[in-house]
Amino acid sequence: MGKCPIRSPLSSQLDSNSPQSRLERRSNDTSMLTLGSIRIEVPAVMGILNVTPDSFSDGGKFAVRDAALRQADSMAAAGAAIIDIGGESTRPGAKDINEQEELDRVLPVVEAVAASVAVPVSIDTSKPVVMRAAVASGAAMINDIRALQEEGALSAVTELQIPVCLMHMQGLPRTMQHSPEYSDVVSEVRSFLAARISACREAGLAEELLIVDPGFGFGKTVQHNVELLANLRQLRDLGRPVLAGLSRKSTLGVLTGRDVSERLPASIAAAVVTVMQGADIVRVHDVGETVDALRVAAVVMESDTLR
Ligand code: 9MG
Repeated sequence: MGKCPIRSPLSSQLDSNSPQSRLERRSNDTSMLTLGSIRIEVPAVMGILNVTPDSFSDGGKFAVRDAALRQADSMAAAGAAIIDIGGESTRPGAKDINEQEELDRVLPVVEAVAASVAVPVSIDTSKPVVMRAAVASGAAMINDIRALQEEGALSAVTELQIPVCLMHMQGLPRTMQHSPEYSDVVSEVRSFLAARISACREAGLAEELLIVDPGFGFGKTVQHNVELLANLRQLRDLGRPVLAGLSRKSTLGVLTGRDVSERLPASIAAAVVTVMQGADIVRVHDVGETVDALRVAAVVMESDTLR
């Protein structure tokens, strides 16, 4: 299965007793994460593949499918461990789309990517109908920004028994940034995720299949996002892998004064910080650049072997 090659690429050039070689041997034991049929090295990179009308120029459904497939191929070649395919825009203010529209957008792409790219496909959806159809078309995981709270979603995933990412969001995409409020954002996000883990367990969904995500930017101010980032490690004691996504988000725009098209350096820095704060998986647009940055971070995180 797909994996993110975070290990140092230097091993073949090193003398076998050098500190770097010892580091490399230690790195060969890099933690593996097993989530049902998905087995990946962590930290891992999840590549974002949006199939929304603004993501590919609309040359018809086959042209969109082929362009999406090329993007998936290049993300896999760049080291993505998972490819996350979504047809619903989740940007602040985004309108809901109906089931049929979402199915029409994502299914041809899920089918094509799952059939020809050797990296597991995740379906980014909250709709049980889309979850079932995407899994029947080859998706190996579900990414749900609504944490299986839509009617029928929890029972669908309990039947499917496949890995699922449970994300925290305050409000809904259309209104979530109007006036987010918390008395303690870290403990409220943590309690919400703990409650969703319990709900999944009670429904009969295997706990080993769950991933948790604080939902950066989903009903949170810049200050809330910074507080969550600074305390991300607290989510680790939920006992499940942590996924985090800050790539190109508006918080990075506020922190740097950069437009979305200029947020690559800030996105890479955010990915490195989230991993150093305990994230196992980072959800990003720019896979190759993030994989390189995480290679450097992985070496630093293993540096006790050099002493
Ligand atoms: C769909 N989507 C957009 N941002 C996201 C994030 O931060 N996490 C997850 N799991 N999904 C996201």
